[in-house]
Amino acid sequence: MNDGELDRRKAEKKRLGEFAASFVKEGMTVGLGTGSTVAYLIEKLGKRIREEHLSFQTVATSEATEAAALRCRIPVSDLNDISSIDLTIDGVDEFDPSLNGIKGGGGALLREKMVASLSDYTIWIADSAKAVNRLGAFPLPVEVIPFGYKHTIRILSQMGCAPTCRMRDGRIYVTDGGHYILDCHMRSIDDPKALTVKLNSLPGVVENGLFIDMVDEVLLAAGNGIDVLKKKKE
Ligand code: A5P
Repeated sequence: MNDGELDRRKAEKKRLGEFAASFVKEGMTVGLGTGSTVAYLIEKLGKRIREEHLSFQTVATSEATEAAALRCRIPVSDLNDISSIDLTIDGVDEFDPSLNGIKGGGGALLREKMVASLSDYTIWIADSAKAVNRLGAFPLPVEVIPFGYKHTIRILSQMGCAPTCRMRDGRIYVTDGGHYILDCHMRSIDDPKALTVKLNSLPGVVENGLFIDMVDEVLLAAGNGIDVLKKKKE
């Protein structure tokens, strides 16, 4: 990606994050996603608390998001202490025309999926690079327990998933839950619904980054505006 493209993507993320902050209303419980687009949402929500005295509570989908929210003086509750989530706003790595997606590029897929599944309404904020016709160009993150992970790698390889263990600074990357992430380089996923069931049935797999029928609305940056894509009810 050249500098111009980087600047454009950054501007899109900022526009999306700030726009999405307007969806938060007084008294709501809000699930805060993870990633660079959500970072702008968090900043804007902090501003709304300071300037409008807006009051709401949140749950965070990662330690990083919790820290960022607290820095902006946004209250963060333990998921165990809240009974329902009105709205979750999160980023996404790729989504297809059915609004199914891949998440977990930032390593937070497990908490992100739990929070989304508990939410009354979920919105993804997506820069223009995230819309695809078919999922899979973005490597699918699969979260696994460290115990015997080399065997899990072997089994995923035999399934044709082409996994690589995610590294950071020369060490194996460890998630907030103490797990490893195997990024599966499949290039194209024929049947995401079948694959998510298959992956989650493997012993040692904790969760995978396919989010099927989990979002209600996608805010997609398009030109200088934002397209609102709503999930079709079946
Ligand atoms: C975090 O684990 C991911 O699911 C993020 O939501 C996703 O990677 C999008 O991140 P950006 O907003 O940084 O592109």
